[in-house]
Amino acid sequence: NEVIPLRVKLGHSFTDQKPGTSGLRKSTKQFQENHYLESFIESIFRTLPGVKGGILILGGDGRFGNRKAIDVIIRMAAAHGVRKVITTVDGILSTPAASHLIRINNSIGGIILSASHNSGGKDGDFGVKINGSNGGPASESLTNSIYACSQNLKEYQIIQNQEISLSVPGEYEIFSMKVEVIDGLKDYIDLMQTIFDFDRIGAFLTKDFPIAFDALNAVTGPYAKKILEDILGACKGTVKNGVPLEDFGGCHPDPNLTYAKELADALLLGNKYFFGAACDGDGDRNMILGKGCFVNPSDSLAVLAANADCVPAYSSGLLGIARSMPTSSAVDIVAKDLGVKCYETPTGWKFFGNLLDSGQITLCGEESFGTGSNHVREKDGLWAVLFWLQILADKKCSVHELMHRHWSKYGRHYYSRHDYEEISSEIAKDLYQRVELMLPSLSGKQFGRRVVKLADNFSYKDPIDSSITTNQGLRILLDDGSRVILRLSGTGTRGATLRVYLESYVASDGNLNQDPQSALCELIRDIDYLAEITKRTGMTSPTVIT
Ligand code: VG1
Ligand code: CO
Repeated sequence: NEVIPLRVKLGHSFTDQKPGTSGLRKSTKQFQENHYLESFIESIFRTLPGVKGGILILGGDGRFGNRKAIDVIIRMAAAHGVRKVITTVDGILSTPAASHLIRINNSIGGIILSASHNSGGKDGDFGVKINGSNGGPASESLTNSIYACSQNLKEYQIIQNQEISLSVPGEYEIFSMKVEVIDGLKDYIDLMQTIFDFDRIGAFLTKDFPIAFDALNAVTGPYAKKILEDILGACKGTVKNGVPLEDFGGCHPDPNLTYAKELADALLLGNKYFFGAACDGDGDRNMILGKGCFVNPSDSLAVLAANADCVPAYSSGLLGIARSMPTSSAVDIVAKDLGVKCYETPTGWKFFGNLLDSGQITLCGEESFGTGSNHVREKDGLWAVLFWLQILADKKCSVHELMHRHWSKYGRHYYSRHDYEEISSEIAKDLYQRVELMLPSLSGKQFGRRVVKLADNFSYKDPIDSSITTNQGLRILLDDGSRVILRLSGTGTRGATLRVYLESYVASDGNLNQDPQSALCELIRDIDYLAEITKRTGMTSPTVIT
C-alpha cells in the first residue's frame, strides 16, 4: 500500500467560494464539479491557524456527499501535516456535537459537512462549515481570508490512498497522520447529562406525558433515540424519521410549521402528544410545540431565560443573554427582570462566540429556531428540547399554560418572519437598495398609523474585540416599540431570499390571545407598501411564514 502525496493542478481557480452566514453552501451538483470541494478545503488548510501538527474534528449531517467529502478531507489533512483527524462512525456528527468535540480535544477546529436546513441529495444542497478552536463558527475575517485564498488557488495537496472504514470505531494511520473514528454520540450525551437532571426528566416523561420528536430523517435521529428513548425512557416510537438519510427522505430538514408539517399537524390538530419538537439537518435548530400550541423561537429564548433556574447547570443564575438583531425583544424584558445584560448581535452564531468565550453571556438565541448556551459554541437543537422538558418537568404544566403565564407576566411580543424565497437576485437587490436609500429620510415619517422613530442599516461593534460589522439588515423602529426589519438571506443557494421580520409588543394587560398574523397585519401591509414587495416580486404572499 504505497502512499504518495500529490500536488494536483487546478485548471482554473474558483471565484465563487465565498462563505455566507454559515459556511460555504452550494448545490450538490456544484460541489460535484471536478476539484470544487478540494479547492475550498485547500483554502481552509492554507488559512486556518495551527494546521501543521494540529488536531481536526470532522463529520457531517449524513447528506449525500458526506462520506466522500470525509475521505477527501482526511487525505488532504494528511498531506498538510495535520497530526490527527477525529471523525465519527458513518461520519455522522451533529453541529453542536462537533463543537463539543472541538472543545474537549484541544483541537485547532473542525470541518462540518452540512448545508443545515437546506434540502439534500443529488438535487439538493451541500455545504462545508469551518469552526475554530473555541468550537464556534469561524469569524468573518477568517472566512474572508479563506475566500481570498480560493480565488487565486492554483493547486492542492492530497494523499492517494484507499478509503478508511467508518463503519466501526477504530484507529488508522495515513502518511504519518492518525485518524480516530469514534462514536459521535457519546461525548455529546455525556455533556447533556452534566447539564440537565435526567432522572427528573425521565420520571416526568414516563408518567402520562407522551411526546413526539421529529428528526426529519437528518442527523439528530440517533442522538434523540438514545437520549429520549433509551436513557430517559420515553416510549419507543417517540422519535420519528430517526434514521439519517442522504436526501432526508426527499423532505426539507427545516423545523418549522411548513416543513415539519406532519409533526405540526399531530400537535396542533391531534390529541396524542403533549409536547413535540423537531431539529434541522445538522441538529442545531429546534422547533417546540405543545398541544395546540406553537412556540415562537424568540419566545422560546425568553422562556428558557426566565426559567433557567430549573436546570442544574444554570441554577446559579445567568451571566448575561444575547439575541440576534432580528430576534424579538421578548428576551430583553426577561434580562431586565433578571438584572442581567442583553446584547444585540448580527444574524449568525459566530457573533455570539466572543461574548460566550469572555463569560459575558450564558444564553443566546436567534429567531430562526436557534437557541444555545455556553456549553458549546453552536446553537443546539436537542439541548433546547431537553431544556424545555426540564422546565415542564419542574413546573408540571402544559406548554400552553407556561406560555400564558409568561405573557401575563412580561407581556407578549407578537412576532413573525415572512420569507420570499427564490426571487431573482436583481429584483431583490433593487428592492433592498431602494429601501436602504430611503432610510435616512424615514425618521419622523408616518408608517401606517405609526411614526418611524429610527431607521438604519444595522451595524455591530463587537464589545470584546471591537471589530465592526456593517450592513446587517435594514431596521425600521416605530414609536410604539414595534419593529420591521428587512434582510437578504446568506444561506440560500437559488436566487435571493428576502426576509421580513415583524414585531409588535402588547403589554401584559393587553390582548394576549391574538393570532400573530392578525396582530401584525398592519405592519405587514405597511411594509409591503413601503418596500413594494408584492409589486416588485409579483408574489402576493411569502413562501414561508414562521
Ligand atoms: C439563517 C438564519 C440565521 C442562522 C443561519 C444558519 O441565515 O436566518 O439566523 O444563523 O441561517 O443557520 P440567513 O442568512 O439565511 O438568514 V443553520 O441551522 O442553516 O447553520
Ligand atoms: Co442548522
